Amino acid sequence: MNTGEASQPFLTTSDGTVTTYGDLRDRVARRAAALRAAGVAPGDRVLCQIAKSPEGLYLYLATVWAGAVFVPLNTAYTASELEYFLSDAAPALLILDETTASARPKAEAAKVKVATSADLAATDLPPLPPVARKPDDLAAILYTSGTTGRSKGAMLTHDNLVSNARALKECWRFGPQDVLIHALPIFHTHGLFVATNVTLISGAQMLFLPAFDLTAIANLLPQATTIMGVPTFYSRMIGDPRFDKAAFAHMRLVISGSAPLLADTHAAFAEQTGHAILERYGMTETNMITSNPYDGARKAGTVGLPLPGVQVRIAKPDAAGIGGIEVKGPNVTPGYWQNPDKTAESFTPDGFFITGDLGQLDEAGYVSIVGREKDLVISGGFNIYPKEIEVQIDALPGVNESAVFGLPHPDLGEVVAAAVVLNPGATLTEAELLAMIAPHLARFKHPRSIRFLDALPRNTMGKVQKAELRKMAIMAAAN
Ligand code: MLC
Ligand code: AMP
Repeated sequence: MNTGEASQPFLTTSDGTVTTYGDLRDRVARRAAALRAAGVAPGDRVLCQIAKSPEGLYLYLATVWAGAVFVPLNTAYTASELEYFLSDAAPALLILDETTASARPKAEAAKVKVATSADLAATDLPPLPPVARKPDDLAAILYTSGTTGRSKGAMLTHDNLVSNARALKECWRFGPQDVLIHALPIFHTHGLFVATNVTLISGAQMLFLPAFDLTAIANLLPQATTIMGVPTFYSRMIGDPRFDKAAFAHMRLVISGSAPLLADTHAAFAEQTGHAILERYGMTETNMITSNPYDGARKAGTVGLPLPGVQVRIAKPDAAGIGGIEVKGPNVTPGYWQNPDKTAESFTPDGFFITGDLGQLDEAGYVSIVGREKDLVISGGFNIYPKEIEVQIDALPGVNESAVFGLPHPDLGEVVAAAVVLNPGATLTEAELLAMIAPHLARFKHPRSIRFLDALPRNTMGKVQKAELRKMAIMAAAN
């Protein structure tokens, strides 16, 4: 992938420290040498669980430079969640930092070698020349939770990532003049691939924040040309006088994705800032699929048109044209790591990936997402699979069964809620339940509300009616 000139800035942190493209190449090649010295060979998996920092990006690129496979992990994952990734990915190395150091004993118990990001940065070895890789070789594995409660590793090839970065650069007109505000985490597709790879391939630069911070963003807007975020970023700006038309005068493009952007948010944001948010749609397994156009109508409530080279179709449309969204193209994963059954289930016989989202097309070919076939909650852009939480709750003493579902939330879009049926005579309280699941589930997956019921509502087929539970919880909250 061609990137910027050596003297051009690639990234500036909040304290004003600049990494140029020249610095970046040097650091990446040196970290690659450090990884090699730590025993990482081409094709090996490198797990990385460190706080957001430029070092995280150097290690991503160094892993790929060394011909290995980068596996980023959410820093919110607990040691027990990490245990599963260690055994499934069988990595040659786990990289931790001071914020995640408590995971070391789990890795040692699993006989996985550990290095800290500081040690790798301090290793003084000559730069490693880049290891040649083929387009179909793996560059990364990103874990996404699943409907069975077990995470699956979506394999992403070099071609998956490069083809998508090229398509997005073209679609969004990125170039060396662009300055992107980067306030997303870097363990997901959005912050790691969409934001970073598009910047790199365009020779553009990033203003790199450790986390989302409204004040920091307000201060950076005059130096920036573009921002990428989840809808919560933009709904939090609405009504805040710092985000007015004057503040956005220097910006050319505001992009949203990872969760539904309400048409009301689109309208209120446009009214306040003068910018029509460009909404796009993607998935860990497919990278980006569709985008509203740069020129032409950005239709609120739609996720736009298929990207160049990407085919989208609606399977088995009903009378209203609504059906399952299926995707094919160079952006789509070859499958799940060590999981041929799940891979086979996820593709149609003619090679389309089944997204699990329900959509329809308008007369101009714009895609709207109208629902989900998969049981999924999207909270502040984080995907949470109810099954993973139900498995933990059901295993607690005194619990007969549980159902986890999403409730509408003004800030995060949705939050997790649970309905729990106890065994006769059991006395488990909400606080006890939360304390018992805490060691097993990252904080953002914890139910924000729990209701104890005598029985779960079921349809005639015996299937739990989560829509009914949602209605009951909304009514209870209103009373
Ligand atoms: C934080 N918390 C959340 C949460 N984020 N709870 C539920 N859902 C979330 N998304 C909890 C924390 O555990 C903590 O709990 C409390 O909220 C405050 O934490 P914080 O870090 O200060 O939160 P905040 O700054 O408000 O974070 C909200 C956010 C963040 C929206 C800025 O969640 C975020 O950056 N989301 C982006 C996710 C993302 O990148 N998704 C892309 C996936 S890729 P407590 O109680 O302990 O205080 C993908 C494909 C595609 O989907 O198409 O892009
Ligand atoms: P993930 O599995 O974490 O990569 O999340 C992918 C899912 O996020 C998709 O299957 C969609 O359900 C959802 N998603 C991503 N972008 C959008 C969007 N713009 N609007 C609605 N849902 C979205």
